[in-house]
Amino acid sequence: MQDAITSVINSSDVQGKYLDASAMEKLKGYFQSGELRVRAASTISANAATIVKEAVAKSLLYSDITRPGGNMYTTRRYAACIRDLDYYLRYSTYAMLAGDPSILDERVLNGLKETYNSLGVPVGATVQAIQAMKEVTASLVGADAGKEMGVYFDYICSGLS
Ligand SMILES: CCC1=C(C)/C(=C/C2=NC(=C\c3[nH]c(/C=C4\NC(=O)[C@H](C)[C@H]4CC)c(C)c3CCC(=O)O)/C(CCC(=O)O)=C2C)NC1=O
Repeated sequence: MQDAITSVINSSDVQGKYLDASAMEKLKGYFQSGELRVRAASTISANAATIVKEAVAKSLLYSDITRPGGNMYTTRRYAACIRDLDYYLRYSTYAMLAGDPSILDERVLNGLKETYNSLGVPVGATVQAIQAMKEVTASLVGADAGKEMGVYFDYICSGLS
């Protein structure tokens, strides 16, 4: 896993250089947004179950997916879906704190698309639910932090598509 600091340092190190102006700008932006990130992460962790529940209500509930024949039908599969959304929320929060998406590649997206395809989990509906989480999260943490979280929700969606 990388973070904003290691990724800037690694790319300078590869070139055998001190950090140049644009690397310094990147770091400055990361440090300046530090408090925003920490505050957002604590709001999200205190409201995680609500965020997932509201996102499901906005996107999946009362659709064909929760009826017989749908992929969320039966409590076992419904619970698996809720659990997956909670993974996406938790790992997006980690990535937002780190300011880097690599943790999502390593711990979430690796093999996920193949797993979903083999189990018939619909990717389109999953993306809709993640987009709904993005909206619910932004309404809770505010526009700036919401935008930052949105980067990582979108990263998962494009990794799945
Ligand atoms: C931390 C990294 C991590 C991820 C991301 C993860 C995902 C993941 N989701 C799974 C299943 C599943 N995922 C879903 C999810 C959904 N079905 C829908 O219709 C909705 C659109 C959607 C929720 C948004 C469902 C229903 C299953 C069970 C499918 C089945 O067994 O038939 C499975 C198969 C094994 C299992 O059932 O536990 C994995 C590995 N596991 C992990 O360890």
